[in-house]
Amino acid sequence: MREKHSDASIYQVYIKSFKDSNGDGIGDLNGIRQGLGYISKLGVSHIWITPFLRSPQDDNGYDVSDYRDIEPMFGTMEDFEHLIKEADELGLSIMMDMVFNHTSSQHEWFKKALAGDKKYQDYYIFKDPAEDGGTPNNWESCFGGPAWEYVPSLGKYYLHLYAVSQPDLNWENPEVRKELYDILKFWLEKGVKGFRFDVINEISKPQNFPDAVKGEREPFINGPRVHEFVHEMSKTAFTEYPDVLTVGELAGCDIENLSKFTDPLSGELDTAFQFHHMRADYTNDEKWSSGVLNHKLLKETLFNWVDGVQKRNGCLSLFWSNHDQPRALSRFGDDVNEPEKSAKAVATALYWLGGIPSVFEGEELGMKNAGFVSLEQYRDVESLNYYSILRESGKSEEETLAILAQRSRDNGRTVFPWDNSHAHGFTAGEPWMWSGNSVYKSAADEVAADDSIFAFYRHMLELRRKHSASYNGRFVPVSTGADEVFAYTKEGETENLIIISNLSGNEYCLNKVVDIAFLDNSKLELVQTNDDLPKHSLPDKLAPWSAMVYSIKK
Ligand code: TEU
Ligand code: CA
Repeated sequence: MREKHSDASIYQVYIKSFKDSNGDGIGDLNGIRQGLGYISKLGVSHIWITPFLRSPQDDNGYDVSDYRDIEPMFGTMEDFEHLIKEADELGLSIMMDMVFNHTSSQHEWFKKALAGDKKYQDYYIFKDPAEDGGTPNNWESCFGGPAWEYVPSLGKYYLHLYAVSQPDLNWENPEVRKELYDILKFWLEKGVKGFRFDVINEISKPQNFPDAVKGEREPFINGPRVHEFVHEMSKTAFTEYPDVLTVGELAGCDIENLSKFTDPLSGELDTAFQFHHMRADYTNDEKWSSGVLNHKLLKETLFNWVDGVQKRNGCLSLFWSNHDQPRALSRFGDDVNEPEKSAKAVATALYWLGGIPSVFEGEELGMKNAGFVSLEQYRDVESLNYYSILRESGKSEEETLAILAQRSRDNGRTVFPWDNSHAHGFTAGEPWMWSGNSVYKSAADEVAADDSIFAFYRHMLELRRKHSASYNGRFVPVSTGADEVFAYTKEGETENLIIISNLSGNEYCLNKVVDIAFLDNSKLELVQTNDDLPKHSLPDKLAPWSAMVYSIKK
């Protein structure tokens, strides 16, 4: 059984959109300080704040130009020190988002590299053109187009797996690694208690830089030295800080590698995100086209991951949404007819699976997709790039905007609704991005009501901590006759939990749709529901969007 952080839970703050304290329309560190009381009510243990270090903001802070300085639009070092202290007083640990796969092209290191300094050229990945003068290989940027940019003054290309202004660092260079570990120590000394590592499984590139093969995983995913590097980072930076919580963002990872990254015996990371369940509404595995949710795929993917990681002694971090994803309620629930009940059902289906839950700001308020209808409303570099790519590929304006409305990362980045005043109480000025249709209810309304989505999340997090089977029990899927019905048990030491959640507007006869013949009905006790259900027995009917957790004492 895993002890460290086993009952931890994370609240993700997208700093730009959470709370603006000075009226410039951009969320900031002092805004987060004002929101600490609210976050503390929810009952999480850690707050992951998206990047607030010095950055030209081409990718909203995921392009860092100085890892030891605060971006002025977000505040000062003093503000951050106050934030750590005030969070600590509330029992909340601050986690930083560390972007170590790449820097901003405005970083001192990259500027020196471009100016011809050989030492700093070796901090990045510069390559000669191919024989025909083209790119060194066929790798593509995650934001569209080739992953290589030509620098005429050097006669070389540099690698950028993300935007052109996000050059990849060369982790093969021990000096680069030392710089990065020193940066971690700098922030640890300030009292930071956790880190989320951006695309950390992409840091090791095969040194022969082979072409990517269509249909196969890209060569830079889980590259040859990735486990060695992450282990070294963890040993170097965290040995003296054993309480730190580390979360890896593992893009395109597989079960074996995620388990290895998070097996305590590997000494690499505490937990990690995988993204495969985020593809269950893609068409032909393609993000930039319209699609409908495939419940069968969603459930199989999630259950396979939980089961596979558990068998390999890894630790999965569970999430339905983050700043790169559309809103969970719009995607997995019914934001039109049953926002309240479906938001709770969606939460129940996931967060009892085990691992470490990560709740994205606004998810606990039933926030929805933005419903933007014109290009001017978008801000995200990926969305803007793909607008051009889709239009150039021949798609109509209407079709392109419909795809963006479903897929854009800006859906998750609209401003947080604090109350019902100007700009939802987010700012006294003009918000950097308007909220469109994203608001369901404000935080003030949700906190005041006993049966709100917020109250349900708070209660759920508390119950999870009380019922340890939720995080360290054994996950066993329960078979169902409908793909939309999620059912599983968690087998603990003193009790088993059974979780059933209907992710649809259909009504079912419970014992016909869920295989519950194995249950000892005499010992059932209701733990949590979004419905009106008997306390000591399962209901006969599984109503639309009904969700329940029952305990069976051993
Ligand atoms: O995301 C990396 C990543 O692989 C994705 O989630 C990516 O944003 C998505 O697939 C695009 O469709 C991380 C950050 O979370 C993201 O915000 C950054 O833009 C990206 O790294 C680059 O730092
Ligand atoms: Ca501000």
